[in-house]
Amino acid sequence: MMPRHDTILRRPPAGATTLAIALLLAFVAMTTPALSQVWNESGDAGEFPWTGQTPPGLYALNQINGSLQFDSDVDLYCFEVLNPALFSASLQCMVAADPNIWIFHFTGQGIAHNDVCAFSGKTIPPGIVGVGTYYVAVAPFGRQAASIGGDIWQNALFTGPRLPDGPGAANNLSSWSGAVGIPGVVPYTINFTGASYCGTVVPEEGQSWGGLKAIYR
Ligand SMILES: [Ca+2]
Ligand SMILES: [Ca+2]
Repeated sequence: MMPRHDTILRRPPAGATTLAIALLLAFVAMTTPALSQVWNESGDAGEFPWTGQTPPGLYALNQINGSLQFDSDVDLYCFEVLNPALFSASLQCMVAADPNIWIFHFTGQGIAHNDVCAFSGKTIPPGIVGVGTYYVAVAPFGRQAASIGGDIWQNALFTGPRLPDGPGAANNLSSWSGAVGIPGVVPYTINFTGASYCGTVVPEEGQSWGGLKAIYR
């Protein structure tokens, strides 16, 4: 017969299990890199949706830093809106002649523009941009988004955030018109609320039960 002490499975004390779990969680926290929610322009972002940059990342996109590197430089970046009530985009500014901000649907359709510097930002507030995939554009003061019908927005109205109101409003972005107001290299920062990286999967809880049943029927 084998000695009794070799046949008994001993349980570790409860305190030891708790300590092991705590150590494991601490190790995971130390070794998991924090997700960067900031994108810095890589090279030069293009001036149309089909040449703009798509920042790689997951979940919230909180900030984009870039530069207008030459006089007529225009930069576009892809992002997504999952919850329109939370979405805003604000281009930092100090004076009215600082660069302007635009939002385009990924198809190039004009969505919103602001050329008014208020509270240190040219801002697209919540309530204008719906759920979907979009591009934010930064261009020097004086440059205008244009389509085959002409400028998509009227020039320099200084009335705050507005929907397309120019002669080319019905058509998609196809060129940039107008002379640059203040030439030179201009760094910029766009701060977002409620924006996600382009390609971020819509959360599962967004699926209705009816929708799930339709998928798995
Ligand atoms: Ca640029
Ligand atoms: Ca560019």
